[in-house]
Amino acid sequence: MITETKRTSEELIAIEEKHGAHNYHPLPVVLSRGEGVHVWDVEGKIYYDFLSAYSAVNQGHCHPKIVNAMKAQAETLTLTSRAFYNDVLGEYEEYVTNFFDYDKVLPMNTGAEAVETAIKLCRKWAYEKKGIAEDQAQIIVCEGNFHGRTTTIVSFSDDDNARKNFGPFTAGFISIPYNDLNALEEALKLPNVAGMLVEPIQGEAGVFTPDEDYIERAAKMVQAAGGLFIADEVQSGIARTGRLLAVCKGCNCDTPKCDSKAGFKPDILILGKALSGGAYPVSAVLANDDIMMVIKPGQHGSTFGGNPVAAKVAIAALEVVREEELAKRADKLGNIFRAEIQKLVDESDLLVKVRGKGLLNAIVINDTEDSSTAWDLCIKLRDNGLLAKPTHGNIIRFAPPLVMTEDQLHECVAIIRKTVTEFRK
Ligand code: IF1
Repeated sequence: MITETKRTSEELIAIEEKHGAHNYHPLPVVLSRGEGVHVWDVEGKIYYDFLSAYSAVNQGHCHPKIVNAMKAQAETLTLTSRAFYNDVLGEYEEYVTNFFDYDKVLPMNTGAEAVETAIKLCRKWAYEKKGIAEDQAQIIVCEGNFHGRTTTIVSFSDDDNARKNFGPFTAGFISIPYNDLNALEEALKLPNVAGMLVEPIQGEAGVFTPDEDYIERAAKMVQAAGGLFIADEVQSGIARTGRLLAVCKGCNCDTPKCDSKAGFKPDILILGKALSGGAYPVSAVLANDDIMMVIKPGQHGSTFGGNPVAAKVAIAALEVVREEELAKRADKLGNIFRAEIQKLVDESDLLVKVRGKGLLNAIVINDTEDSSTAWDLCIKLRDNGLLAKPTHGNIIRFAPPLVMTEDQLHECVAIIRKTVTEFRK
């Protein structure tokens, strides 16, 4: 007989410590339920979620439309593999390519897999369409990047913690400073450049937001040099930054064919995280035919990629983005958030600055990168009912679900204000 004993937070942390690999250092809070902008711990305490599972839960926790789509498909057909057709994948492929205005999509599961897919696609295109000699293709990447955890991806990371003792590494990457068009110009003069892979905003680097025109100008330079511009919007995409994609300029409508994007579009677009609203691992690589069609049957794939549950979940998650005008909300709430937090920065010696776009923001704390101040502040925020995670010792990322109301945002600002004001190092 199985008897159900309810474990406390402390007990649950202890069994993870004992039986799980120690590849994470979570904030000590054990969550058991989520709804919208809120999560609850096992003791029943309620919190505002200011991480949104690293921007996967943009649509809010357990969005009923997404959960219902998942339930219905889970009861009908979950997985066929790509050895056979199923009656949902085509519907999703049509929907997502129309939504983002590309000819084709290649469905994968995690962000890292989609980045790997984009790299393979770019290389293959370079050999077959651009005539670069085999094994010679170079892809430009930026210092401070975060694109995932595979061996190839950590090969071009400059985070020692992510790389050290995981070699030998994959060759074929040129790393240049982020937000530096002169460095890009020099790199584009090197032989065999196939393209550039970049995050429109660097998340792990502490929500590092480049100059307003950097991404567009970089894209145009890469394209003018005959390479592919690859945007990793795994974190910044799907309305998070107040635009459907962070590469969109101008308005914050949810229409992919909107004129404000005219003149510049990534050749390869990488999506993940909020493509499923956090309900399921769903990632995607989008490109037009001249690029995507270089991959032929048997050359790339995945058992779970494009499975019927993922397909239905992603359609629902994107419908929520459009129906609830999440880009507009993120834009409006983000402006309020930064204005309110800026007041706090002006008043407090503890904070140096607030930066970000839409609802992807961070505060920089007046301390060193190796200090524990950001962590200590996050513990106090937790005690006051708001969950956020440090990135580096002196930066805290603030990224709530985009379904937040203005009243809730003001309540959250009050919690942050109280916590910062009372904080003693
Ligand atoms: C972890 C950060 C966020 C990403 C971009 C690809 C991926 C990610 C731009 C890979 C993943 C995550 C994963 C998470 C920490 C995290 C993160 F702090 F590292 F920077 F979100 F802010 N491209 N980002 O941000 O996607 O394979 O994980 O699905 O625990 O490693 P994935």
